[in-house]
Parts: sequence; C-alpha cells; structure tokens
Amino acid sequence: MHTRIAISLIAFVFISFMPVALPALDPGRSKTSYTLKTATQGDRRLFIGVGGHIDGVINPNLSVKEWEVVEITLLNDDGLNHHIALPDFFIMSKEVMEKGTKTVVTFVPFKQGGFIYYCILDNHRELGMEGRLIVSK
Ligand SMILES: [Cu+2]
Repeated sequence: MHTRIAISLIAFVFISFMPVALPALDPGRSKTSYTLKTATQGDRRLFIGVGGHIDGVINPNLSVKEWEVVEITLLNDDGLNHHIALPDFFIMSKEVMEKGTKTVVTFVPFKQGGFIYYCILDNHRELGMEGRLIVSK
C-alpha cells in the first residue's frame, strides 16, 4: 500500500516538473548565460559581473526571458566560501570554496518578475551579496 502511494507521488512529481525539465535538455533551445565572480571589499561580500554588459557591475541585474534556458556560472575570486541561491526557482548551487573554482546552475525561469539571487553562507547576504534576476516575456 505504501509502495503504491510512493510510486504515485514520484510519478506526480515527475510529470509536474517535466515541462520545466525538458527544455533544459534540448540542446537546440536558446540559452542565456551569465558569469558572476565573488568579491570581498572590506566588510562587504559581493557578486561582480564578468563579461558582456554586466562586466564589472556589482550585484548586476540578470535579464532573462521566461521559458528560456538560463545558465549562471559562479567563479570564486576571493577564496571565501560561497554559493548562489535562487529560491524562487528552487536553485541552490554547490559551494565554491577555493579561489579559481566555479560552479554552474542551469534552470528555466517559469514565471515573470524580479527575483532575488544571493549567497547566504557566513552572513554574506546581509553583507551585500544579493542581486536580481529579471524575467520578462
Ligand atoms: Cu558568499
């Protein structure tokens, strides 16, 4: 009995998330990529944009399209422990612990609006490590 409920639940979750997961697996689909590096400036902990129109921008707004694949690379450039989280899209990256290491998150924004990305390790969000993902039509 419990097994049947568990299987139904797994099937339900799988089917529910398929529209979100499938586009990410399609290599022909257009993709928006951003790179952020981590920075320590005095007491502040920051994300800094790398390349393109966000190059050098502190905690840049990341503009993306709804339903298009988004890839964010986080590069550790200050040697402190960091990650990137986008709770509105159920994204929590691996931690990058050493300078020069990086991690990548890939997801499909399934709703429009402005959403926060941040690092919550060691109080970093309070120290400034927070930016916005802007999802438009
Ligand atoms: Cu951090």
